[in-house]
Amino acid sequence: MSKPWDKYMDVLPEIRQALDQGKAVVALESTIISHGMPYPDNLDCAANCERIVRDHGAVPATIAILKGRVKIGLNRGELEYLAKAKNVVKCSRRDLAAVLSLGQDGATTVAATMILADRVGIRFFATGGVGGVHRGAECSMDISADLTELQTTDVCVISAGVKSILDIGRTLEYMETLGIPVVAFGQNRFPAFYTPDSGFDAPLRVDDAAAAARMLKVKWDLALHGGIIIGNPIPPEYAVPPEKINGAIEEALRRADAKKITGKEITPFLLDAVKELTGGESLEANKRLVYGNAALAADMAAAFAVLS
Ligand code: PSU
Ligand code: MN
Repeated sequence: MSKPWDKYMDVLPEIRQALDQGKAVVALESTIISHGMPYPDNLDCAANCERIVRDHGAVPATIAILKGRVKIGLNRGELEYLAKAKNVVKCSRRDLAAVLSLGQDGATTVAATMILADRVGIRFFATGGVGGVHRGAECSMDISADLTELQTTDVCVISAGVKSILDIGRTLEYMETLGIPVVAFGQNRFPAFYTPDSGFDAPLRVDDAAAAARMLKVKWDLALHGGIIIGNPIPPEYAVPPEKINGAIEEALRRADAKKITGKEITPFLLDAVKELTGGESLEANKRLVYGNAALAADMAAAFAVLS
């Protein structure tokens, strides 16, 4: 049965086939490629993620918008184009219809990637960090649309937690309000991206992929729509020392404040400033944690495929 959105989408045949056969598929986002890392690290990271997903028995589906077409899966040339392109629109829920109707290139955030994954039936999605409640949000009202998407769209997001460029405590509170299960993997603490410990306990914990898959099965069988956020800690050997990363984040926030950066520009600005302030260290950590998330997402998708 064709759906109204099919006409806007190009799904790679391998992905279409895997979905039709109920096999494990893992979505990967594209804002991390265009706005999260510099070239050529972004290309390297994206290609490695796809390989790792395959090594763990799932089919990777990197999602982006190219010339007004939704791409569910990118070939090598398209991935390279996206990694080098300059005028790619950072595309969240509110931007999708505009970018598609105007025929533009768009890199999808966690929120937009969830939406497009959901439309084709992909239920697992690996990324680096999820957006959240920004520091000072009690005045700016800057809360990422990633959170409201997790409230309603049936996709499990595997991340390394949220960066402390955000207000992690308020992000956790807001996810409780929205009814989003927040699950730490293999530990009690919710991770903070570059470091395994945010200082906050996660409300829930699982210790293996099968347990996460069972939780999602129950949630969705009960028509409790929305996602789950899995916080998968960065492997300790790749973590950035907290003093180092926290100093960089404080300085990045001061720079953003001085330059009056707001809205959709703030997250990419902070990521770029932190990268500069830590030298290569934060970038290497960033890649390593994404690889861990790609592997775990594939394991979860495979465990879920067995249940359904
Ligand atoms: N956090 C990170 N790295 C990222 C992002 C967030 O540590 O690359 C990206 C993701 O694509 C996320 C988006 O969905 O930024 C959130 O942007 P905003 O805060 O404007 O909603
Ligand atoms: Mn925002």
